[in-house]
Amino acid sequence: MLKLALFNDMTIGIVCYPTFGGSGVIATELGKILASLGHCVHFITYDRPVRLDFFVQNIYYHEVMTPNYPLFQYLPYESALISKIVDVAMHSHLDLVHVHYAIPHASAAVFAKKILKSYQISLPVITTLHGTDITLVGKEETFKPIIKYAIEHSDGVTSVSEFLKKETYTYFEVDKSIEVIPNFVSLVRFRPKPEIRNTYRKLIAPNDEKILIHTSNFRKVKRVQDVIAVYLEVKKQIPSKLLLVGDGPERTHLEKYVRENQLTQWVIFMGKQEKVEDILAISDIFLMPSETESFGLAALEAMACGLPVVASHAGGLPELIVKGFNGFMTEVGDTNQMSKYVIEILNPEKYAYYSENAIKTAQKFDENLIVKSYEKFYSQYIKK
Ligand code: GMT
Repeated sequence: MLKLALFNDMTIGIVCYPTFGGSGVIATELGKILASLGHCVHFITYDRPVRLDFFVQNIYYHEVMTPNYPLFQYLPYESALISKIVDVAMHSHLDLVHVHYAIPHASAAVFAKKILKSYQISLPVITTLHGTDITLVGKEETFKPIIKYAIEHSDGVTSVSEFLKKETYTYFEVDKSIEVIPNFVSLVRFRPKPEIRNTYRKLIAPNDEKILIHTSNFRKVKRVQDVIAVYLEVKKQIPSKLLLVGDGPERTHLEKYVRENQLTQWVIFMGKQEKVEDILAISDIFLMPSETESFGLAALEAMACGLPVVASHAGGLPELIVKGFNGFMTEVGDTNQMSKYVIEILNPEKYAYYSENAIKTAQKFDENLIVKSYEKFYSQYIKK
């Protein structure tokens, strides 16, 4: 699709994690849209980003390789990344580099900027804070000085929610303006899909059971055990199934629990999935009981597919979920109340109201709107 660019074409380096995690997804989708607007985008990461799954004009991918050597107990990834940023900036003439997730990307870019300066090359650094880089990993004393320094020495800093901005000021005491640019979603990819629903729903729910769904990287912070607890309460009253999409450290013991309690017929672990939008399209309600969540991209994607959300009142989730409108929130760990809210939403007389409101909310985070905020933000730092 041809779109009209509002800004002069830029050459942008994007440094991110290439995995299924939210920061990598946002970075990759951002790069793809910027390329479709006529900008030139260079991804710099250790593997092909998972969402960079087809050929796109104006997109280049530079793999960061960390050579091994018997002396290294740990591979010096950050050094390799710094050198790669310098190389790409010099030879591809980057107008700026945009790094996603503070560790180690922000400090690497700030270091690369210094090296480039010695060659009289200017490289503005934009850092986007995503979540656990501030709320969990970032709070490790080991990383605090380097994160604070990298934030203060980035040219521009954005965070994905007001909550995360406040956390950054509170914990790192940085003297830096931070602009909030929220997560975004493709309303073309994530939407209600009656054609998929009519065909595939019966494979999971042959007796028209309700389908509860959770997608994540199965880290402790996601509290996937609460998802199962909520489901077990709901199942006592409503014939239903639970889909668990994704993989990560918590999966093994949860899967063991499900097997040992003879629940495998109802609780289905689907692993990492490429077309999560189709699985959301056959589901009815999304659960996100996280300990903390800076924005909740997975919940936004579910809403765009028409799924109301029941979540914990944590982090930036209240900036997305409006109680009694598109879902509900409870205190972290209150699985009893969460199950009551799920039952309330699944009431056939009320479901359409919550589902339609979920879609309306997602429309405010349309990628075509939010990406313009990034373009505008970049343009302040580019001297042309
Ligand atoms: O921890 C994760 O879920 C992955 C992490 C990441 O940075 O890859 O996700 C964070 O960034 C997403 C994109 O900005 C946000 O939508 C998630 O809420 C955030 N995760 C947490 O804060 C736990």
